[in-house]
Amino acid sequence: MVAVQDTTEVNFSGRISRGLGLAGRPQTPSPGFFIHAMVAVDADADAVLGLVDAEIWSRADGEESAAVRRQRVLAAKDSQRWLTGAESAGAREIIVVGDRESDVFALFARRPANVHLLVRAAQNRALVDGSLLFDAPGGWQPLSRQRVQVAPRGPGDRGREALVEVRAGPVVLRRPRHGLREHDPADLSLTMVEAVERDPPAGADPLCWHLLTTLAVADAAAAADVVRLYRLWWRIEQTFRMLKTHGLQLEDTQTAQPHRLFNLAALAVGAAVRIIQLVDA
Ligand SMILES: [Mn+2]
Repeated sequence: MVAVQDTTEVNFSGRISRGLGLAGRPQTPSPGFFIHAMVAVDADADAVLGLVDAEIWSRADGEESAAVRRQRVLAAKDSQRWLTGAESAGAREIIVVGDRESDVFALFARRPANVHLLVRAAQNRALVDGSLLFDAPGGWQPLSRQRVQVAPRGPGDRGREALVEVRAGPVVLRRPRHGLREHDPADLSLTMVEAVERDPPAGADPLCWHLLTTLAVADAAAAADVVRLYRLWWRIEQTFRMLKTHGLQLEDTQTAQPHRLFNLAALAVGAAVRIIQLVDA
């Protein structure tokens, strides 16, 4: 099973001011909350199978420094919970696909045995040989070229197709200095798959993905598969759009009581997934 995950912010700035807790960046807090959701996707048909897990939380209203700290602790704790959720989903093997927010050393270090990870790298991490992660593919041969659908950038954009060059190879990440438990490993052996667009259309940002995965990538076909699986991530993006501006308009709800709002949000995530399934069908 493939499960795609992401976090979104539901913002009530200007509508609700008390009792809700904070969303937004620590520097620019606003009343609201965060939703993390994991959606199961059929990798062959691109079809949304259902909601695996959803978590809803807000930062406590307080000092800025305290808020920053709490957010970090929460992020680490939640990451672990997503994996535990994946484990308890009962699938024999589950591939969890995440965007750059999921580029967390501890996620890879503490994954349950039946959980594979496929994450877009956000940080140019240090490797054990002293070199940097994003420099590694420079020494690798291109394995294939493949077409990738690029998601729309916003209203009016229909998206486009990019022709990418795919490279893959082994990388050994060095353990970061901060924020890890003593029993986390000193290094992590993973595979990186790089997909780079050499000839983007005028005015477009070239597509460039550095994908870190625990999946075995033995040949060109397996590398192409990793790129294809990462592309499934757009379905969680679509779920959040359905939840907010393009569908259920959760941010426009009139309910002002926090516990009701959280319950409503939980229902709405499930509803957004169902709507996407109906539209698909
Ligand atoms: Mn995200």
